[in-house]
Amino acid sequence: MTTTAPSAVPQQAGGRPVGDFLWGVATSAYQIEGAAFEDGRTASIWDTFSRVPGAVFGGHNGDTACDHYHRMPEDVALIAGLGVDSYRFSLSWPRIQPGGRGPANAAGLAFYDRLVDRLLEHGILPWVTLYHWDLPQELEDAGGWPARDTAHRFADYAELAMGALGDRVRWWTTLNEPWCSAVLGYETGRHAPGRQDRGDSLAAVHHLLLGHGLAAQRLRAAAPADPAEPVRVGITLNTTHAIPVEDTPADRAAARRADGIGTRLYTDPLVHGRYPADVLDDLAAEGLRLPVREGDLETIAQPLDFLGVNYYTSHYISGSEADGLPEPDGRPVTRPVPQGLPVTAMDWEIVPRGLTDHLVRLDRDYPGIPLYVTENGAAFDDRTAPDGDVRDPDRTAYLAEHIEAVAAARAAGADVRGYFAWSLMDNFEWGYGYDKRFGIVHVDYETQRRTVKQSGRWFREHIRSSREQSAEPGPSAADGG
Ligand code: IFM
Repeated sequence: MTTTAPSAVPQQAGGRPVGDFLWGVATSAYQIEGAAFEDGRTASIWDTFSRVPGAVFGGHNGDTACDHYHRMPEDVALIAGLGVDSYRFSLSWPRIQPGGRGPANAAGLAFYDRLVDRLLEHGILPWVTLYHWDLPQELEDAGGWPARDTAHRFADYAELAMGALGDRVRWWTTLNEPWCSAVLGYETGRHAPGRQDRGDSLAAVHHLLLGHGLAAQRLRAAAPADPAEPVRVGITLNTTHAIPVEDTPADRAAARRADGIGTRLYTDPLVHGRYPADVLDDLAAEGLRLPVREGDLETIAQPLDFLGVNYYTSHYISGSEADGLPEPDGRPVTRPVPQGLPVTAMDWEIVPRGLTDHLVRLDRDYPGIPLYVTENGAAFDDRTAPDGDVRDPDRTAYLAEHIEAVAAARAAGADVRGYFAWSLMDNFEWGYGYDKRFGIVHVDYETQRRTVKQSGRWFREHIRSSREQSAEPGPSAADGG
C-alpha cells in the first residue's frame, strides 16, 4: 500500500519521523512475558483464572509464556529485523504496582525501562497499552471492574507508569478491548475473572470507560513536557462490524442492536459524551441500567488523540431465531449467522471488506479522530516443515487482503494512519492457551526458539516496498491504494 501523508506525522521520541503511515507489530504482557512471579510481580486475574480446572485449554497458563521477560533483547532485535516502525506492547499492572495500589515496584518498572531504551536504540517507536486484561487479583477481590473504585486505582497506576516512562514513551493507549474485559470477563465468564452476571458486566463497561477518562486526564497532567513530541492518549476497541443478513426490518433492527451493544456503547460516550439512547432503552427493557453518576460522562469524553481499532471479522446478524422461536430469556433475537465464508482456526469468518467499511463508518460517525488498526491477524494451524521453515500462506493472504482493505478505506477518505499485525509472535491465546497461533513469528514452546514465518517475511517485504513507493515522486506516492 502506498499512502498519502496524514496531517500529523508520528515522530519517534528519538526524533526520527516514522513516515506517513505507521507499520507495527503488537503483543500484550500476560500473553508473552512469563516470569509471572519474579521481581515482585503479584498475581493477576489471569494467573488465578488459568488455574481454574477447565477454564483454559490444556490447563495452560502464562507462567512462562514466550519467556519474553528474559529474552527481551533478542525479541527487540527480532522486531527490528521485521523493519516495522513501532512496537505496541502492554504493561503488566501487577508487575508495576503489585496488588494494584501503593507505590511502584522498581524492579518491575526496570524491565519496561530497559525495553523502551532497547526499542529506541533500534529506532522503534514504543507504543504502550496500560491495560490488556491483567487486573491485579487484589483489585478483583475488592470488586473488580464492576466496582467504581477500580477506575480510580487504574488512574493512579497510569500516573505511575507515565512518571517512569513518559520521557521516552509518547503514545499511550489506556485500555485494550474493554468489551472483552466486561463481557467475556463478567457476563459469559469465558475470560478472567470468569464471573457470569450481566448487571456486573454493564457496571464493568461503565467503570472501564470511567477508568479510561480518569487515566487520560492523569496521563496528560503527568506527561513530561516535550514540545517536539506531544503525548498522545487514546484507547483501543474491538468494535463490532454488524451487517444485517437480509435487508429486512427484523435483520436491520438486530444489526442495530449488535452495533449498539458492541460499538456505540463505547464510542458514543468516549467521543460524544453520552450513551446511545437506543441501547439504554434496550437495557432498560431488561431491567438493566449503567451506574452513571453526575460528571462521569464528561470525564469519559476526554479528547482522543487516536482511536485504536482491532479487527478480525465481521458479524452478519439476523433478527429471527433459526427455528422461528424467540430467545428463551425473552430478549429480542440478535443472532450471528455464519455465511459459509472461509474461516481462520478460531472459526472466525474472513471478511476483509468489513474492515474497509468499518473504518469508513468510524471515520464518518466520529470524525476528526485519527484511526490506527492496532490489531489485525489470524490464527491458523501452522506446520513446521522439515527444513525448519513455517510456511503460512493462509495467514500471509489474510494480512495482504486486510492491508489492502485499509488502503481502500484510506482511498475512500478515512483517516487511517497505521497498521499493527497481531501478533509479533505466537503466544498465550487466553482461553485457548497455546493451542492457537497468531504470530508472524513461530515460537517453539519447548526451546523458546523463534522462527520468522513466511507471513513475517512477507510483512517485512511489504513494508519495505510500500516505503519505497511512498518515497517515489509522482502519482504513486499519493494514490492511497
Ligand atoms: O490475542 C488477542 C488479543 O489479546 C486481543 N485481541 C484479540 C487477539 C486474538 O484473539
